[in-house]
Amino acid sequence: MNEDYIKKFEEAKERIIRAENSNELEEIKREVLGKQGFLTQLLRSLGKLPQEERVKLGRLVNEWKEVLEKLYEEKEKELKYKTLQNKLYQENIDITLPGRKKIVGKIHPINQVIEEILSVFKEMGFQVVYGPELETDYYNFTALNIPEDHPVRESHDSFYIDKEHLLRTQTSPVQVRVMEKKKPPLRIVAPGKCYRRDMPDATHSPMFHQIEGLAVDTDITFAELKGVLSIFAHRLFGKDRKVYFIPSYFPFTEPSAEMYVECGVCKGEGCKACGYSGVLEILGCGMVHPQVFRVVNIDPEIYSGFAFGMGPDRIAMQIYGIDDIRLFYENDVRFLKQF
Ligand code: 2NL
Repeated sequence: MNEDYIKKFEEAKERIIRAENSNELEEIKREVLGKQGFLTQLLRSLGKLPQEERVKLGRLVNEWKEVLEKLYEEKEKELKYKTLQNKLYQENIDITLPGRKKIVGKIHPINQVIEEILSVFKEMGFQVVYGPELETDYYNFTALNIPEDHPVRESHDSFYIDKEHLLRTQTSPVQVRVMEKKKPPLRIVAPGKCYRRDMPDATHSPMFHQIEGLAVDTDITFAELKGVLSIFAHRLFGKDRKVYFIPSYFPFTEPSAEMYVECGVCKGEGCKACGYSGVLEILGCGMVHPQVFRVVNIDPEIYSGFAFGMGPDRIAMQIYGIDDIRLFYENDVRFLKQF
């Protein structure tokens, strides 16, 4: 027996015992027990030996083979177990860890108030309409009976894009466009963003919101205006809040009025929230001016209508008790997530 083979056998045992993973173990198996492995070669070479020696050596080589195969099987089992343990350890979930919070977005408080206002008018049969934020001076001013020399047309009050185009300063042009296209009866509300060149302060923002409404039919009266707008105020603020109409002026309505509701904080007594007046201004309104009807080819002898406009930003400030409009537009989530 060649010394070399004994050494190889010892070496093979050692390698199997020390194998660290199944890839390595498979490699060793191929080298030792495979077709090209030294044991197979040894067995093959036995044929050339004389009978007596062949039997003796054959038995020994078979013993070696058994020993190595057994070692291999044991190692294979051990490595499989180790792999499973590793996997289990890595996939271990710590159920005591706090859950991951999903941050959910919300509707902006101004848009919540707009939706609430719109839903009251929708229930009373008004349709919601939208229009462009970039307007012509015709739709924004001229069609609304605002004279060429009226101060609201001044370039330092509005954002003009060129001589003829500007960012709308109110949502009335939306209603003019509807009246041009559709014939009465009409009941519409037009919400949206408006723009004025105001220096931002606690009560002014160059971008703000407006909701305007319009009702046109053959026999609309100031009584219907008062009825619809009083119902609206009672639905939004509560039935216990008194509603007041006082005379006012707008170029596009005649007669014109402003609607106030009793202050919810002091119930009319006068407090800091209402500027010690006991009331809050909610909207401007009036009967549509005949000139506005003529411009859109609606005969003022046959039709009449009422219109109104309100600022949801201011109403939101009153509802939530916010004293600075800029808080709504700074988009600080610590502020916004409270609504
Ligand atoms: C206010 C006043 C108002 C209107 C808007 C209007 C629209 C058309 C015709 C006639 Cl198409 N009037 N809108 C009428 C009265 C008042 O808004 O103080 N808004 C904040």
